[in-house]
Amino acid sequence: MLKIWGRTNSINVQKVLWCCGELNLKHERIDAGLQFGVNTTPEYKAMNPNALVPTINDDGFVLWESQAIVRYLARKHGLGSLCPSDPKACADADRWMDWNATTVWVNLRPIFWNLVRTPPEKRDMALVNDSRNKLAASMAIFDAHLAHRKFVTGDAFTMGDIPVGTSVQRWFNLPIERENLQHLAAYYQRLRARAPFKQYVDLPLN
Ligand SMILES: N[C@@H](CCC(=O)N[C@@H](CS)C(=O)NCC(=O)O)C(=O)O
Repeated sequence: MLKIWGRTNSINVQKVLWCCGELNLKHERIDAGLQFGVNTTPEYKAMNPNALVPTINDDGFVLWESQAIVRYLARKHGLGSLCPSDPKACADADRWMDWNATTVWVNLRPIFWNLVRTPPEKRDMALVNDSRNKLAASMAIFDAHLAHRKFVTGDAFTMGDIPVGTSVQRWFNLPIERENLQHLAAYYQRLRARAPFKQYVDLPLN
């Protein structure tokens, strides 16, 4: 059976669990990271030298990097649905996955770490405010993209929605100022109608 190492409150682990839920994939999850340890053991580092979660083992095939894992599982079990078979639609999904990792996450991460994982007296609020403004600019771009489509690549949910969907959940749940982005709000509600998103992603932040 597919094995997944990673704690359930990690945004990167959540991408993989959500993907498994969309594909109805049975899996065994092993707690790892932060208070659970495991990820710094020599055995774990032999699988993933970065000592980060998630890592999977699929019948002996070991893979790390959450978005590579989502792409792998979607291509293996959801070709033509979660992973679009049309090269252009697939590239469109890839584009928004990469955009989330390279543009959204760099600003979301400092906000999350300061406001959720750092005691108030140690927070870098100047960094939080600057990152929030940059994140808001990205969310406005995505809001405009959603004006004419239900999901990232069109009317169908694809793997392209998974990484950015986890970021949208943080945008709506972090204690920050939020501009009124109506298409983004409607998108969040569409994601909330999906059982695996509710189960694995739309949880209190901790
Ligand atoms: N680019 C990697 C980043 C993985 C990553 O940063 N994982 C974090 C959790 S979100 C981690 O393992 N932190 C150390 C820990 O939990 O102990 C991916 O997308 O898989």
